[in-house]
Amino acid sequence: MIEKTIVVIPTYNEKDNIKSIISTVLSKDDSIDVFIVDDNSPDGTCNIVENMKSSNERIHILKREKKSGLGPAYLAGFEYIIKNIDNVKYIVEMDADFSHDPNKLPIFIKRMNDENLDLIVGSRYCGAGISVINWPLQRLFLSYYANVYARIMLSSKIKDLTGGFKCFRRDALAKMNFSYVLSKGYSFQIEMNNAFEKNGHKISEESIIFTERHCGLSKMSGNIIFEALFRVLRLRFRNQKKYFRL
Ligand SMILES: Nc1nc2c(ncn2[C@@H]2O[C@H](COP(=O)(O)OP(=O)(O)OP(=O)(O)O)[C@@H](O)[C@H]2O)c(=O)[nH]1
Ligand SMILES: [Mg+2]
Repeated sequence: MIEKTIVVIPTYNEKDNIKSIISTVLSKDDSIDVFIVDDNSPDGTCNIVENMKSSNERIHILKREKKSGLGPAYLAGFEYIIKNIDNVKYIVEMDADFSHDPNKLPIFIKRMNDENLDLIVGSRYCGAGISVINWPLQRLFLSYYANVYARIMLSSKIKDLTGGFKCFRRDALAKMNFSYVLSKGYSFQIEMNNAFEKNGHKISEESIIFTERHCGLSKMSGNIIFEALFRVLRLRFRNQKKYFRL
């Protein structure tokens, strides 16, 4: 039996993107399944997924009661997959809005296999320049300097700590204590990367181009930015060993 890669996509009001992102992801390789974590989107995203799922066993969905942030959505998805789905080798994080290029999926899988990695981080800031398309300048500055700040505060070697396109080895993720993870918004990415890095997992970055969404609405908010600033300070003084069971 081939070992699977499961692409986890959290969704909140993604009706305009969901159908095509699922089909595109599944078309990239037969070993790929898609796992949607929907926080009861009022726009009916969930019904679209249920319809597709009824004729395709490579589509999975976890429905949650209410919107409670990216971090908890991902952790609920990871927990479900680890407990209930057999034969999974890799677990990918990806957005629903085509900001992350699905063509990178086979490259992630190949590099994970060839280099025996525990985590690949899709990175906007590790190529020759900055690989972001259609972001207003202030958003680019915010993201870039948030990364510089987090990298210095956490003494991290990862250049793009906040990106949301990455691939974990399932067995490494399965050793984590998810209840120790604090973050709700984007700082979830920083927290997970830092936990993997400080616990000696093998990590590499893969240069990606990030394209701003064409359809649907942004969920970025002041709270999310504030959480990230404050959370990095807290992470610096946390016991990193507690993220993993021995
Ligand atoms: N389940 C769930 N998904 C979420 C939540 N917040 C965001 N998402 C999803 O997480 C992914 C990333 O969110 P985005 O709003 O695209 O964040 P972003 O890319 O930084 O910002 P924009 O593209 O400008 O909107 C998308 O697939 C969203 O639908 C949430 O609270 N719960
Ligand atoms: Mg987006």
